[in-house]
Amino acid sequence: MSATSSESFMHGQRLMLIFLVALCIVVACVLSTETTMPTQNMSNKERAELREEARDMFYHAYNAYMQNAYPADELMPLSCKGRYRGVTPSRGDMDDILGNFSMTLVDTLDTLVLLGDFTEFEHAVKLVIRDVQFDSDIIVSVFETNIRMVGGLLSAHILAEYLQKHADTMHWYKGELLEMSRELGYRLLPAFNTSTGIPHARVNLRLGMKDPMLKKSRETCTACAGTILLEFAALSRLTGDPIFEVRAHAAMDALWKLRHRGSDLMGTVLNVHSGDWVRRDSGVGAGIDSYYEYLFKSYVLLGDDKYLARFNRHYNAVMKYVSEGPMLLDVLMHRPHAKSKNFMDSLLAFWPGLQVLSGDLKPAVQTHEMLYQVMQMHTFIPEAFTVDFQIHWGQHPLRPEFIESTYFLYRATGDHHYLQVGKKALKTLQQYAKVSCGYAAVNDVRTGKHEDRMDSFVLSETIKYLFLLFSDPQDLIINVDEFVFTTEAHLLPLSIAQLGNATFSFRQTDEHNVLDFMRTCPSSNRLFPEKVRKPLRNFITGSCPRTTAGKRLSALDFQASNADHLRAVYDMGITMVSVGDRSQGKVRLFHSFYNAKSHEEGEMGLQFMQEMLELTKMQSINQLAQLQAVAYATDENPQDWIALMAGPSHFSPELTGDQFVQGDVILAKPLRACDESLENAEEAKGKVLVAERGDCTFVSKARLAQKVGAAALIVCDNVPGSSGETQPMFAMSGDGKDDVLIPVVFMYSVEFGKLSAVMQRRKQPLRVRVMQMVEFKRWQLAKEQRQNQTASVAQKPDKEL
Ligand code: DMJ
Repeated sequence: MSATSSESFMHGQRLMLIFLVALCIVVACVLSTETTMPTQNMSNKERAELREEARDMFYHAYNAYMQNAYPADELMPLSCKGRYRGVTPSRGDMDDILGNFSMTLVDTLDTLVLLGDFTEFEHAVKLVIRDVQFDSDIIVSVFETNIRMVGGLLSAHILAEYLQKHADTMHWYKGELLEMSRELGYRLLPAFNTSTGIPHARVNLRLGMKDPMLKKSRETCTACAGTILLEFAALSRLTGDPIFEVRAHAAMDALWKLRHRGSDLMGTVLNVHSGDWVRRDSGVGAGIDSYYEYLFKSYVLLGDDKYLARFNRHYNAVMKYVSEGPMLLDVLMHRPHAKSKNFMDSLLAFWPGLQVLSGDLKPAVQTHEMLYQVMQMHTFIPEAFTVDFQIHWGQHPLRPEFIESTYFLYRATGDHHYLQVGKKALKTLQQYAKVSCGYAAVNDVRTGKHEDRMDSFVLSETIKYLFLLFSDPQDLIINVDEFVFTTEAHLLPLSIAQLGNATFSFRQTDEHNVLDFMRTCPSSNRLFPEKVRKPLRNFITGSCPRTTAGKRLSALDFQASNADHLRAVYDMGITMVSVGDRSQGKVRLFHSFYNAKSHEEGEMGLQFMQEMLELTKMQSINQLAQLQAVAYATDENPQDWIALMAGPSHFSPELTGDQFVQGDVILAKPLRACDESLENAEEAKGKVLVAERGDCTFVSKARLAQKVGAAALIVCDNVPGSSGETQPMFAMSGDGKDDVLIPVVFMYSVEFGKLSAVMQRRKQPLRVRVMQMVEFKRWQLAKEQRQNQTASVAQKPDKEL
């Protein structure tokens, strides 16, 4: 079974300890040559030098733009001049990014603050206020204008006010940037007048949707429509005008309704009027990427649980169908077992960063590693590459996604490997993309040929993330942990949630009652602070405890992804050898005094190994406690029972203690039990119904079973040969509602096959008990003890009676 996170594994997959779940510990004096030393640490000096190099890169690009291109939207680094919409030869759709509104400068403002260059920031803000205007007869992309311009203006406004307060500067500033972002927001709003509420892809800055060129506008991409909420919510909350946030929530709600109900996946292109899907490919890259990002970050920024619930549903689906080990391959949303492409695009490199934020570190590390290898193979990550890492599309416009993920992985793990990766990325840019007038995109990574193009995200994201990676958070002027990075790496403060949501008086969605919207300050209950910020901050700043000299690393604290931990373990004389398939993370530990750095550390190593043993035992006990059993009496003797292992569900009541449900087994007709009702509904009453996995969610099968009056439901796997003996048991997850009142358990194919064989053998219906495995074992033990007692009583000689 491939790891499906729609099903939360009992093994507690999110803990890094899980790396050792299938741990087989052999405490022995073994000399192993199979281990490799962890990545070389980077000295503070080198890190600071790289930070300064990133700063120099910024100024090289920024000055080139300001001196040769401003007030144009972009710098053309080869011709060393500005790119203007309508003046420079058109590049077709690509030019919808440009609105003749000095995009690169606006996009770059907050990077100046992060660099601590308040003087240039102040100067740049003045230029923007003086020069930038939006009343142009130009069709622009709603998505790009929002993330680059509205986002850029908003974060610059927030930081300008921050500097007024904390750096005693810019006292002349009176919120002009906020006013500009409001004006631009209004100019984007006509795009939202569609029957679904999902915005058009393009709008005319002056004429709205009245531009005749937009008459036929119908199609947009999922990411285009679903990457609005962070900026629009901030806009509403900062200006007090709810319209932006209302429209953005409505677009998100409408998109959510378009998910495929079976797979929970989204396509990439849709019709904004009919809501029909135009492209049903579903991955995490081009066309969909930041929709997922904004679901998660909307929850973080706004504290609205519904976005987390939606993100989780999609995330589970992605991990189930799209994720293939470290690779992420598009599938069809309605036929998710069919791969629709044999290549990946470079935009998906943002995904590990998002996984880090959402707490799923291990697959993040894996995908990042895969991407790093692609990068090393081709110098840069090409726009698209095949599953065997050959180039599908060789362009590389100096995108930030891979560096962004590197940054988040470093913050989360403290592993210097990510500093080394960042160094490689930085040096590569210096060697292959730097030209005398900025940084030039690479037209084809095979030839290294340049393109006359430097996108605004080079300054707003690529170099910003490099600078952040090599900076010590304490040295930054602002505490970045108190901000959410938008998809364009603009900073929106978490405190925005305190400004409240003025949109609650508007039309409610079908899923949420009015209370969900009454999150005005200081309703701490639903707001971000304690619920979300604390754990988030923890993992960014300190979830990877460093081993301090003299303090022994305990097995409980050990994280296999932490380079310091690996080093400490190594010093204690412990070597780790992967066993079997590396992707399963099975590791064998060997301890040897001979390998320890000192005798004292050797002793520590021994204690560490003992703790590991204890933990492994505890883990098996926990697993056993959750394991369910489907038990039946044997053919030979009705007193002898056999139990087959089953997994529980998150949405049905737990059978505890001596509780069990008993009934005759009956197969659902149709077997998948995804229809409105069952053909054999009458017969199923009071029985233990069996439904096959697939076509609809576990919980919908459970609801149907409950509706027809079944006593319990067994969901049997649809993957031939799967077995609880060879793969981890999991708990089926639901949709957050707790309306299922009958027990529901899951059986892998091999275990169910045994049950099915008995059913076929019997003339009578097979009666089973659904119960906890541990209770079944206790029951059997008690029975055996009773039998032994009776036997020994029977054997005792009369005189002793
Ligand atoms: C940026 O504009 C944003 O990160 C967006 O979400 C995706 N594409 C570019 C960078 O590649």
